Amino acid sequence: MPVSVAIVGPPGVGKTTLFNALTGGRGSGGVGMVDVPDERLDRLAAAVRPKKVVHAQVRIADAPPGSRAQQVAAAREADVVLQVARCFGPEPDPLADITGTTLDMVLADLATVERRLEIAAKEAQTGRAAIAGEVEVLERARTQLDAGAPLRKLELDAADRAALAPLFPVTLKPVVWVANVADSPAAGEPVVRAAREEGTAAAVVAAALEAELAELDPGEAREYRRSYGLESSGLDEIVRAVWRAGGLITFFTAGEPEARAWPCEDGAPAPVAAGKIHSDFEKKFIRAEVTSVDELVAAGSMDALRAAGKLRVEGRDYRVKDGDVVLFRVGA
Ligand SMILES: Nc1nc2c(ncn2[C@@H]2O[C@H](COP(=O)(O)OP(=O)(O)O)[C@@H](O)[C@H]2O)c(=O)[nH]1
Ligand SMILES: [Mg+2]
Repeated sequence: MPVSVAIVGPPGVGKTTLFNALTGGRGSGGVGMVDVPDERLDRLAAAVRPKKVVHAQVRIADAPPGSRAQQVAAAREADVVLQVARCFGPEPDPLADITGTTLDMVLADLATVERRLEIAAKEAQTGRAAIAGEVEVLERARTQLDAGAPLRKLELDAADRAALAPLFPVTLKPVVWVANVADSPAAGEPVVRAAREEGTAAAVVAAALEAELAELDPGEAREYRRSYGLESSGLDEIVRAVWRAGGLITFFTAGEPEARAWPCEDGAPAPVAAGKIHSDFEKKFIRAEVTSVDELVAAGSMDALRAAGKLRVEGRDYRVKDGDVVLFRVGA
């Protein structure tokens, strides 16, 4: 499954420019699929020489112009929300850009929570015991949202989250604050600093520049970026921040037909990771044979590692780690 992100923000902050930069202009209808660059996968592929190489994918949705409600709806469907702020042009106020979109999402959740509270309060009078807990969470959520703050910042236990889940609160989604700069990354500093204080993921991107660089070959593009003091590509920056915000890792599979990168939740037990490959694999999981990209590159194939007794055998409690190369053994 691709990791799905939605780009939101006020008009004119460069959302569509960012969308075009990230998709290399190949998106259509405001949606684009992007291969995640990953030098580990490149190295794996060079060593194993599979028939096919499949990158992790990100599905990017550009916000439709105009409607705030549509932006919120797009954010609701995403795994991670990119909140773009303008750090270029006349009188930039990037933190106001961020606050503005946060408030749109907060107000959308507030409306949903209040509607649900009305119904739940009535149900509570009929004495259904479970409802009391729900009302308590909803009231805490309302207080939080009333203060203009996202639910993400509220302390919620598993039961609280379960009570809120049917409302699909958009402010529970992980977010990345994207500072869109003209060229120098220094202009994004206020966003980066505020994000650090908040514990939010941030990325600095020169969207217009990146959209132009997308047409050059990678080496040339790197030269240009360096001349502006930009360390890595906009896509790399965004992917790193999305993975961090979304609590994601990447593991790999490396067979002869296919070498592939798989996004996965950090801390997922091996059967859950196996389920990314095929939904049946979660139930049919027997064991995982695990190595690292470096070991596999050195050995040349999973078979060679197995023959040398160098594949680790892990059971269902194993938590798959970033950079693991895994062969899942599954039952019939
Ligand atoms: N200088 C500069 N201009 C940009 C940048 N990103 C977008 N723009 C310009 O800002 C205007 C609005 O961009 P657009 O992507 O349409 O914004 P949207 O309304 O958020 O989708 C356009 O004229 C862009 O060329 C940037 O990084 N630097
Ligand atoms: Mg636009």
